Amino acid sequence: MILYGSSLSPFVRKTLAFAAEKGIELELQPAGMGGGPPEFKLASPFGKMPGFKDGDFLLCDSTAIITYLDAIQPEPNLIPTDPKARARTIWYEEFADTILIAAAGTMFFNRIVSPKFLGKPGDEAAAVKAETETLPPILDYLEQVLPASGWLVEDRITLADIAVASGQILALILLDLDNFKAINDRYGHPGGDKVLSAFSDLLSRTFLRADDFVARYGGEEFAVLLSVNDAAQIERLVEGLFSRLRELRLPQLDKNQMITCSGGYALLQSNGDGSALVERADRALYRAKRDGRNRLYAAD
Ligand SMILES: N[C@@H](CCC(=O)N[C@@H](CS)C(=O)NCC(=O)O)C(=O)O
Repeated sequence: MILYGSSLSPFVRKTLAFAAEKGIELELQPAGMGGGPPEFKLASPFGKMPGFKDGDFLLCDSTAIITYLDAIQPEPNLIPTDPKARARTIWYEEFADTILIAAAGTMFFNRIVSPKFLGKPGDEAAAVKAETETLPPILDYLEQVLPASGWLVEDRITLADIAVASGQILALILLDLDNFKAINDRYGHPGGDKVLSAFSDLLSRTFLRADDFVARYGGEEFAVLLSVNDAAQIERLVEGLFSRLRELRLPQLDKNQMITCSGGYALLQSNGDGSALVERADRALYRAKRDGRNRLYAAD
């Protein structure tokens, strides 16, 4: 079976994740934004991704494709059979498709798709409005309805969680303390250790959400894996980290000792390749170091 589209699209991600949970293999073929093979245009008459092909059966629309996949392979069950749970699952999918993705998509389109893929400047005012006015009550609603189990319906994974999670995009940030060797040389290892522990404390105060994953990646290098709506969200979080770092004073160090860090980040690309994510974030970090440190760069 072939899925046409790009995993930059939340509707494509939802369909891929649903199929993966079912153990159904889908081959992703690039399509959308005016491009793609002739079959894609036949499958999706209005050019929207995803399109789908199973033998000579062509279809479009993530919900329609998911309905088909669910019918040909009912297990594992991802759309509950209990009437109320089933209806709530469909509501959350609808909420994700039409409310969450509409707001997050405005940011993503204007800040990433338009400038990077269409070569046109995005509408930053529309992105800011979506980010500051439209999205917050939507995310508040999600916080309110999310049960303690962390699953939206029946305390287990269903289409509801897959649809809502697909509205976001996975990102990796690599952060590396600047001139750490000089700090160690000057204050000895106990001083260096204090800096490392103060920095990891700042990281946990910056990346607060339950599914933000922060880890020490190497000597003085840290990795943060998180889901975001767009790159601006990362830039804002890291700017917050930089400003806390500027204010950090440690009794073990001289009063004027500045501690800075450099960062590189990458958003998961359309081919969904996780190892490329590390390489791309690492290259961005390398450029940030090379260009003078104390800055955050995005991967190309
Ligand atoms: N309801 C559709 C929405 C599909 C959709 O809007 N896809 C967007 C990408 S996120 C698209 O292809 N837009 C390009 C266009 O409208 O030309 C679904 O669930 O698949």
